[in-house]
Amino acid sequence: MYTCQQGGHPQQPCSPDRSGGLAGTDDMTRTVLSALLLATVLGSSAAHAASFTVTASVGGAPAGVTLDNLNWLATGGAGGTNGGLTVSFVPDAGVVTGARSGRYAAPVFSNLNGAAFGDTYNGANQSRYLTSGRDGGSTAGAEAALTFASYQTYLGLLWGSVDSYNTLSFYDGHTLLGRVTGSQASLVAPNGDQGPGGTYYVNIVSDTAFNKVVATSSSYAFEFDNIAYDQAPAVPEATTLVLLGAGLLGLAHRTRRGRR
Ligand SMILES: [Ca+2]
Ligand SMILES: [Ca+2]
Repeated sequence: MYTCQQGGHPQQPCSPDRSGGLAGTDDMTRTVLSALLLATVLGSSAAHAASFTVTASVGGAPAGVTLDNLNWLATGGAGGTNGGLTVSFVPDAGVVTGARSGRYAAPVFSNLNGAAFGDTYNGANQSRYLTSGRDGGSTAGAEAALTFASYQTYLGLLWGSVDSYNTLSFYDGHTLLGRVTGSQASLVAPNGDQGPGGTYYVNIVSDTAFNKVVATSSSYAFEFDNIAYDQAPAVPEATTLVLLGAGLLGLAHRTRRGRR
């Protein structure tokens, strides 16, 4: 078994599966490691840069958030909507099961971290999951897009065989807020490990509300399942702050006048 992402970089030799070497890494160790990884990531290339807090562990989604195992989607690239979430694809991204050599491999459950989503087993994901294939490194090409009916500030996902070239882009409408890459989502240098050591449950909290997240990958592949999301906390809108500021100025003005 090999862990290389074939097809995208044929010049790169395949490397032996490292999952065997990580098989002895117990969940406790990885949980401790996860506690050490608390990365605040500044969004880049964005007009309104968002700041993301990314945690990755075997773990799972926190309580009280919306969970979606994505099994309601038909396999293939048609996408669909369940009201709160619309999933759409640009080929060659889509809904798949199992593994296809050189293209995608199922995320792997550990420590029953899929139980809350109905996946009550450890090992390779047997349900439908999403893959975003090769986008050629350009804005055209494979995309798996999650569009939410309302704004969110939290996203969780079971991120399988994390690769450094996997990218999540967060948007407010068409405005890019920032990105989180596989390098920021893994406890170790991401190497596309298709064993239990390469899949993480990644929790991302943004300081800026988003309503669209797009998964891209410059090579095969970005595989994920069991997303979780939560709406924006009640924070004042910018216009509200302006009005509040104006109100305080007016109050200060009246106070000064009252003293005269
Ligand atoms: Ca699923
Ligand atoms: Ca992968």
